Amino acid sequence: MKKTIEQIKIEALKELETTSDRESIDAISVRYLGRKGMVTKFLRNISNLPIEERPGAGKRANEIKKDLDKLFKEALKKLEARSSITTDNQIDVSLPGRTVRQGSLHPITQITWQICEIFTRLGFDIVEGPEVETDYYNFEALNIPKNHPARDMQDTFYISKNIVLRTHTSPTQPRIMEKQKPPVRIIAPGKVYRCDSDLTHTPMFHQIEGLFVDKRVSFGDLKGMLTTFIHRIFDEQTSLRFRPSFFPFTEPSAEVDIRCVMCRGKGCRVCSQTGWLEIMGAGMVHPAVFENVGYDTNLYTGFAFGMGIERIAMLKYGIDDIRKYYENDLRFLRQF
Ligand code: 2NM
Repeated sequence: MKKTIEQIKIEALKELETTSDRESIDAISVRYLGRKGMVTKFLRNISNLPIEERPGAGKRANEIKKDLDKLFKEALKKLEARSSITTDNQIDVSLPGRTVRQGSLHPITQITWQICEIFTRLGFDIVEGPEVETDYYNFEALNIPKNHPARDMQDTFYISKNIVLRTHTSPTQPRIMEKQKPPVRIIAPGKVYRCDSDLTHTPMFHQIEGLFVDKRVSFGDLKGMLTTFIHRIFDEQTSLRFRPSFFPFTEPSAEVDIRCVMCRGKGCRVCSQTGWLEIMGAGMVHPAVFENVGYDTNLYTGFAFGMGIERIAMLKYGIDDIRKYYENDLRFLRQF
């Protein structure tokens, strides 16, 4: 059966819809409007139609020929407009945009800022000291004698005989005390370095140490201050206990534990079934430290404390491997 001119038009439009390049549009144009094209053939064969149908069919076929020609030319024009955008400017404005991902603060930075905020509201100033420190400030000024185990080559990174990477943030404290008379209320956050590496230790980690010196500062003041701090960084239900301990720079000294934040004291893997977590060290500043900085030990007393920031962050966020903080895996970091 011979195709009607209307059928030919529908097929041509369908084919045009599927094209996306100049070559296929040209090919369709030839197939329908070319010398041997379907519309051309139809016009040529009009003389075979019954005489009464010839004028109508001829008129319609010419209309369709004009319409198709116009549509093919428009399709080519559209294609050219798009390709000139991409080749001239090297930017395809028709592509969806690339989203820029926003960065965020490292979890250790976030916790450091939270701790600093709590202590500044309690009247402490934030101070910083050098990470490359002298043997004097890192050890001597803090009443850590020459043969003390903390000085062991295995723990301390030595730069030279008398220069070390600080093993704690404590050296910042005598540096400030040398320059400033009591009252002193300071916290010193920052990086510290120890030659140690496993599930719970990295060679570089972060500490915050606090110092409060004035007339009549007592161990009770220390307990009150740390209780307030723990209630604010964890919650009001977290209780504390102080165990006798030893540090060369404090006397008396204490290890501060908190009720396990995971099991609330029932005993679990995180607290090794004890119900308690070691969280920081603290004590009353040793008179020898005050003498080293020229403070009158008859007039002034003070308390000091220190904690590892990674440990606080691990407990707050439920992280079991300290090394995750320093692998820079964005799947880990994006959670905070
Ligand atoms: C701790 C535990 C106990 C401490 C002492 C001092 C200074 F300089 F005042 F003597 N700064 N930090 C201290 C005391 C640090 O960290 C576990």
